[in-house]
Amino acid sequence: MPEPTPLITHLYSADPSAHVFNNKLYIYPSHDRETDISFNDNGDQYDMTDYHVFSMDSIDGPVTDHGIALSAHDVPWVSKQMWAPDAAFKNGKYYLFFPARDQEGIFRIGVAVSLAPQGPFVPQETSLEGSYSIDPAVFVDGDDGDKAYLYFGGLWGGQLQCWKKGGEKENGMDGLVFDASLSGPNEPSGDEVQALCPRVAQLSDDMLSFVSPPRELEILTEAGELIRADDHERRFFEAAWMHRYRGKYYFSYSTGDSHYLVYATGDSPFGPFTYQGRILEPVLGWTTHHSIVEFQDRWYLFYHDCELSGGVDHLRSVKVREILYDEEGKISLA
Ligand code: FUB
Repeated sequence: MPEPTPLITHLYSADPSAHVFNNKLYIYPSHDRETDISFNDNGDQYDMTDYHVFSMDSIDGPVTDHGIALSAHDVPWVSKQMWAPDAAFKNGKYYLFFPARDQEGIFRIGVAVSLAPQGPFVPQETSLEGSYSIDPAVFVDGDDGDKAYLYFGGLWGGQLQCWKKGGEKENGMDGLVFDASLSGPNEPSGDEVQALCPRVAQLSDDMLSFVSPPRELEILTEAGELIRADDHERRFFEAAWMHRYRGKYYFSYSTGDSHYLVYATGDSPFGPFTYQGRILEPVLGWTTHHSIVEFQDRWYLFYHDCELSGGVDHLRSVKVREILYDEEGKISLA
């Protein structure tokens, strides 16, 4: 198949979370912008300040930009870097989940609420109690009484490696303490060392808090062993996404510095998940980030690359490709 062209060309967009609401496809991406911040492994150059929401009536049709849905200026707890968001519908309302650095420079996850899928979204005054790191992906399990789960986490600039056990069990942090000295490319390493796991927490019925502290989501090899820290082609890095296909849960993610989008499957939203393979090979640009959605009886992978900016890592554009499942539920690109 020829390389798809960018869906959005009047601004830079990345990390697309796609959902179908009221028979329309909505995209909730990051809004990349040019800055003069020097590039580093902490991702400081990804200095985004707001979110736009986009919609499409058909996969080949025009993309409508609904304008600014939420801006950093309107969120009291945010200092900078509004990274990859996601959205959900529950109990008649739309919820935008987004990560950003708080006033102390620590990534937290916030929620903003709207009566319309395109927003504007009204943010909560504070971040979700007990939240940390980046890349929230919210999954409402329609086959399980509409229970909602939040998946999140990201290494290096996403700070997941900075959180260590051993503190007081207060503020919903379940004894985790933040070690700023581990910021940047300081993930665990070593042959026998287990990779850091993404996190999952069930959300309360009003979607504004965790039912219980986030827990680790285990990703296993086919042999049933936890993926190792040095296995950079398979270990979780960032860009969590959850979807369901024929009764199975599919957890997909980016492997970061090896630049793959991969997936694992399981029988429960809490895991464990077993690694299955790659969805997308490396794209132009450092990051890779996606969502998977069923729309008008076909399945699609929304992702980004840096073609439109000529390869500038923090100036990305959203694209879409169809995906297929074989008899065993294995994913391939159409
Ligand atoms: O857009 C900023 C960050 O880049 C995201 O949070 C990561 O997933 C990566 O795509």
